[in-house]
Amino acid sequence: MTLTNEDLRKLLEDMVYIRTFEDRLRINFAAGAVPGFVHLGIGQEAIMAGTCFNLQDGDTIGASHREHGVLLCRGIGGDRLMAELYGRKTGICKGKGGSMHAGDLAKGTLGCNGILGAAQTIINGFSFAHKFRNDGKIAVTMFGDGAANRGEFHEGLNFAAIWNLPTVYMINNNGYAISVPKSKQNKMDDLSARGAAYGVPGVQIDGNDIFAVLEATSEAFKRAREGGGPTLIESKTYRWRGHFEGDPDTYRSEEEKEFWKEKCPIKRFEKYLLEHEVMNQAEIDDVWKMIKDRVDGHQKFAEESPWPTEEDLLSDVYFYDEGSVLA
Ligand SMILES: Cc1ncc(C[n+]2csc(CCOP(=O)(O)OP(=O)(O)O)c2C)c(N)n1
Ligand SMILES: [Mg+2]
Repeated sequence: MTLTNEDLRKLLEDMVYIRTFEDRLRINFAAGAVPGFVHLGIGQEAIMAGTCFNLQDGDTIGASHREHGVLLCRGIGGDRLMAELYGRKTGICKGKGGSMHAGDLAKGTLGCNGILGAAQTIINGFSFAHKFRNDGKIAVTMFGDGAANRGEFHEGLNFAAIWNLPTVYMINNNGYAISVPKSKQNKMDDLSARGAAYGVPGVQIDGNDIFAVLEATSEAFKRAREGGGPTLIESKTYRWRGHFEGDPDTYRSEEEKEFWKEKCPIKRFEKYLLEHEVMNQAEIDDVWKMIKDRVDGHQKFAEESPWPTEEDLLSDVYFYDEGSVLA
């Protein structure tokens, strides 16, 4: 695929946006401003930005608990996402979804599912609808190496294969499922090889290389749009933070963390931009400053937003009512 300088700048902006947004969450969670659980995607920005770059309006993506970045790149709005994470009424799900369930169907982004693996079957309902309507759109599901060991992943991939659905399965392999290293999860090194068991092309890529992500998703999305069926993409990456904020993270060595920080997807991309004279250092610095101001605005919006009221507890939910016909 060919990329203009404008495309490259947008990709940098998106990655810096994810990093800055997530880092702000880290700080504010520690300060007690963010309720519930938060799993940060710092270190995995290239996969999210690169994938969303190749999505079109009308496509569907169901990502997981570590992918706020997908929501940002799909344009659901940082104000409304931050407010959601703060549990405020102005949030994208009126403060009722939180980090784990934030999503916006109008923007083709499903909320994450609290049951690992469940989304890998549900996503086929969306791709089936795209196929049925013949709208040329696709559905993508993004999940971790741990989720790839759930039965639903295998059922979902097989279902997508036999129905030739435009579903793209993306494993973000960060080497751990909470504290369990991949070596204790699987005997195989290459999870993308599992595609062959279902007659689906599989590809393993360096998920910290934005160009590898762009190339793999561009090819897989094209195949899906053209009726060629699903693809399995495994992106090797690493999460810089613990499994969730507050995780003591004693199961990973400092050397290992440092090793992966050296492979920072943003640093690598900036190096490319400088070496190829797409941007100079001052322009890159301006991107970081611009994004910081943007995220400052999201935080202010969230902090100044009202909390849901007691009446809000009973809206948008199904509940048992003794007087109803269901009783
Ligand atoms: C069926 C099920 N089992 C266990 C959990 C608890 N749980 C939440 S996240 C997680 C690990 C997920 O690891 P992975 O899929 O690799 O994603 P990562 O957190 O590394 O991004 C587990 C075991 C769950 N949510 N659902
Ligand atoms: Mg993992």
